[in-house]
Amino acid sequence: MTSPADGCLFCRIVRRELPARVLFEDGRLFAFEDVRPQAPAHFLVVPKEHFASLADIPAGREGLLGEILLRARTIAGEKGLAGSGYRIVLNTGAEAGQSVFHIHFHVLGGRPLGWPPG
Ligand code: DGP
Repeated sequence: MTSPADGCLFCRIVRRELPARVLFEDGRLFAFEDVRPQAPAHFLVVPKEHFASLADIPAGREGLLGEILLRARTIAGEKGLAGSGYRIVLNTGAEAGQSVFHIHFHVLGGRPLGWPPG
């Protein structure tokens, strides 16, 4: 039987079927460098479990989202971004710029970031 996770790019990275510069892994989360960085620091934090986007996170999984945010904060700190600041971006849906349909939080920093975003 096939599942959406089978062909999912980020599921394949999580399963280490595809290479990535891995920053963190535990039982639930995975963090890795973005392959097309938009800032000097640009990494992604994802749940290992496959959800296509924020729209697919069921009620009751708030803890997972909180865990991702706090892990993003920890890694940003390890990268020396805590003082200067960083931005966490969650593109949801095609018009928002989501191109990989496995929920992922971008963490960007290391340069001034404009507002409003693109
Ligand atoms: P989004 O457009 O929000 O869905 O962001 C997808 C991000 O994923 C984009 O910044 C580029 C990154 N990305 C796409 N393919 C790969 C890959 O194979 N490896 C890594 N490390 N990042 C990827």
